[in-house]
Amino acid sequence: MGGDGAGCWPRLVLATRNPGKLREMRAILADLPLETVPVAELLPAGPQVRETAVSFAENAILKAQSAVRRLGLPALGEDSGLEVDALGGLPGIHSARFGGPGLDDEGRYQKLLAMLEGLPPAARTARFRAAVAVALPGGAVYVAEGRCEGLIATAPRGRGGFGYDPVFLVPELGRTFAELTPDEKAAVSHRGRALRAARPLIRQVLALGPEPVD
Ligand code: ITT
Repeated sequence: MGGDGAGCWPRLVLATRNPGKLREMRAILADLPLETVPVAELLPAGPQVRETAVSFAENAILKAQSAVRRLGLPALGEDSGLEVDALGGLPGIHSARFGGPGLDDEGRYQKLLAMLEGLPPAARTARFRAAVAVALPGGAVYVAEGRCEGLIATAPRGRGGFGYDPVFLVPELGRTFAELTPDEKAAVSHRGRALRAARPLIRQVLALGPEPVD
């Protein structure tokens, strides 16, 4: 991937095995002169990175550095999750496994809705957070973060996105993440914000040159 210049552009490994995250990350980085390579293409049977850290940033670093160690290429790791205020910030860094291994995305957001049943809108505040880490073979690592404030809806809406998107309402838009187009979601999402914050450092460490001025 990466457009006409793919093959001669610097490669950046995207150290995620979540197809929804991968799709969004590639779209958000698509206009940079680099070739994004999903880690699963280079390490199809690789073990899951053990997310042992206690913050999004540290987990993102673990993912990026694990890919660099195994591949010897610059890598970008991303850790994200949904913090629900009424649940003291849960599921947070445990978002992917919330409710146990038997649940799929729908099972996880249904569990969340059940836990919040009866709570009025004002008490349903939540935010998505994302940290991205760019790690280099020489050992350097850089982190950028993004967040998106919202409310947990009372029922799922929309068919786009992945994960908790059908129950995450963006108040200013009056729509859930799952009701937004990919571009609309990227413009306001935690992942879009974190990756846009990371662009200058990605340009710098991969020697892509500065952002063009319109
Ligand atoms: P990798 O570690 O391979 O990147 P993962 O899915 O395990 O994949 P995380 O540990 O960062 O990634 O878990 C993030 C979870 O948070 C994800 O599985 C979703 O359940 C949820 N999540 C994160 N961003 C989301 C988004 O934009 N929309 C909906 N749910 C999201």
